[in-house]
Formats: sequence, C-alpha cells, structure tokens
Amino acid sequence: ALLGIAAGSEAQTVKGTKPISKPLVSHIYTADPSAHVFNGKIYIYPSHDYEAGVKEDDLGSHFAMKDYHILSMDAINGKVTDHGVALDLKDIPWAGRQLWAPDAAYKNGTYYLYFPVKDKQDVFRIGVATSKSPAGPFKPQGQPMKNSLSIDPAVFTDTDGKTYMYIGGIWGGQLQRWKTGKYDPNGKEVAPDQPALAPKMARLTDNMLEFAEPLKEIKILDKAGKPLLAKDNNRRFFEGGWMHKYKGKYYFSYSTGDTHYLAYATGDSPYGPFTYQGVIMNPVKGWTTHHSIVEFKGKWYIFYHDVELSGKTHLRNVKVAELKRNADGSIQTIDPYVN
Ligand code: FUB
Repeated sequence: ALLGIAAGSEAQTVKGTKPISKPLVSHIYTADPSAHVFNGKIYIYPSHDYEAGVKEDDLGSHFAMKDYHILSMDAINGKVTDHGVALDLKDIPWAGRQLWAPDAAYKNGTYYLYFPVKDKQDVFRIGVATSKSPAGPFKPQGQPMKNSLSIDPAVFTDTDGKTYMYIGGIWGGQLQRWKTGKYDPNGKEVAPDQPALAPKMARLTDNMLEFAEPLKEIKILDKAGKPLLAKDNNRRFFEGGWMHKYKGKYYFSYSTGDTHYLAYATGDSPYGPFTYQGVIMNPVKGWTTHHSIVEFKGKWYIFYHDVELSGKTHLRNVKVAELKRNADGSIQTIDPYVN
C-alpha cells in the first residue's frame, strides 16, 4: 500500500539531515494535515496515528487509525491546542476499519468533516460528519456518501461559493479497483504505457452531504498536452490530492507515492485539465508524504508530515513550512531537510 514497500524499508533518498521545521505536537502521532482558516484561526484536520499492533502489509493495514483529533493555532509557530477526540470509529455505524486522511469545510453555520474509512465489506468509502464548531465533536451521517470510493477527500470551495471534492489513492487506496466504474476487488493498475489512473472529483450538493453530479476523472497532462503515463512514477498521481486557487489559477497538488514527491499541476477550471508543473516538496522521512496548502495573514503555508518523532512510517507527526512562489505563480521546491 502506501505501501508497496514494506514500511521500515528506507528505499527513498532523503536529502539533508536537519529538519526545516518541528513537529507541531508530540503528545500524539498525527499525519495527513488538512489545514483551514476558520474564524481567523488555523484548524488542522489530521489523521491520528497510533500503534495498533497490526502487521504491516502491502495494503497498509498497519495504518489502523480509529479516531480523529483536531488541532488549532492562532499563529504559525504559536501554541497548538489539541481539541480531543472529534470523531470515533465506533460511532460511525457503517464503518469497518482504518480512518485515513480527512478534510473539512464550512458552510452556513455548519462545519463538515469528510473522512475515508473502509466499510464493513472492506471497501473504502467517504463519510461526512457535522458540527457547529470547527473543533468538533462531529456527528456522522448514518451512511457513506452515495457513489463514494477510495480515499483522501480534499474539499475546495471556489470564489463563486461552489464546493468540490477530489478523491483517490492507488494501491492501498483502492482506486485501481474502480477502473471499470464498478468495484472489482481484483482490479489492477493500468499497464505502464497507459495514462496513469486519475483522481476523481465532483461538485457537492448545496447541503454539502452528497455529490451533485457523477464523479469525473481529472486529467493531469504533461506540457505537450499528453496524459502522464502509469510508468511515470516521478510525476503521476498516487494519493493525497489538494486543491487551492491562486490568482485565478487552480493548483491541484498530490503525492507521487512510491517516488515520495509532493507535485503540482495547474489549470483554468476546478475540473481541469491540469498541466504538470513540478515538485512542491522533496521526499520526507517515512514512506508516505501528504500535505495541504493554505493562506494565512497574507502568506502561504504547506502543512505536511514526516516521521521525526518515531522513525516509523506509520507513526507520523505534522509540521508546517512557508510556501514561496516565483513571480509567475510557480511554486518553489521545498527541501524538508538541510545540511
Ligand atoms: O494516513 C493513511 C494514508 O497514508 C493516507 O490516507 C494517505 O494519503 C497516506 O498519507
């Protein structure tokens, strides 16, 4: 899974040794930070890693998380508050196991927490839970979102007020099992010379609880306008999508998984197509890399994780660093460690 490399194997090359930023909290393990500014504060919606004692396998079964804690802070480098358990697996009636990377949104006085979890048939679905407070606790809906699949929901509200969700992750994230449109537990990745499996997206209904339209694939193209191929492991989408808008352009960013980059592609519509532009962050320590991008008080930040505290791939810690752009809007590559 996030996974094809047995966790613990340090296959990737990590440049530099000194981390550029510190773990935001160290009393619990946290990962996959989705950051949003609500009421002038930064709220972080992370996965809550813990040692579940589940044997590592290629499907990422050892990422067996069972609740979420929401973090908040008034300032970058300020005090971080842990708001306690915001949603517990045992309170989601349809859920089986593995609460993976969540995201959140706000509309008309309600906060929405979107989360991927395997249902009782072991198929990843996306659930929604609601709260009157950005810090929770959140109350889950009785069913997953209709037609939802795979992992890593990222929710983006455009300047016109329309909200979209991006989803998907290959390997342990099961996207390859939906290739035909129907769930196939034996679904494999596409052939190396074929266009890579694409993340999916749809606009959300006005009540934020369902997809307003069928899920569509988003195209990630090279500069010649050709889709990135499955064998292009350094650039193709793997998991952990995120959308932000800057000066009228849509920036879709994601993890390349087995090559451990955070990459981005830009387009003129939330539906794409998106053209690959480059690397936002070089590999971190640990197999997975997962991020969000948010503007706060006129500066842009990337929230990400590594395994500084534990050295173990499934026990991660969230961090933040400033994201800088060139005059043309392109993003400067961040090295998470320096010498
Ligand atoms: O935290 C579990 C999974 O690991 C996430 O859903 C993926 O994006 C990867 O970070």
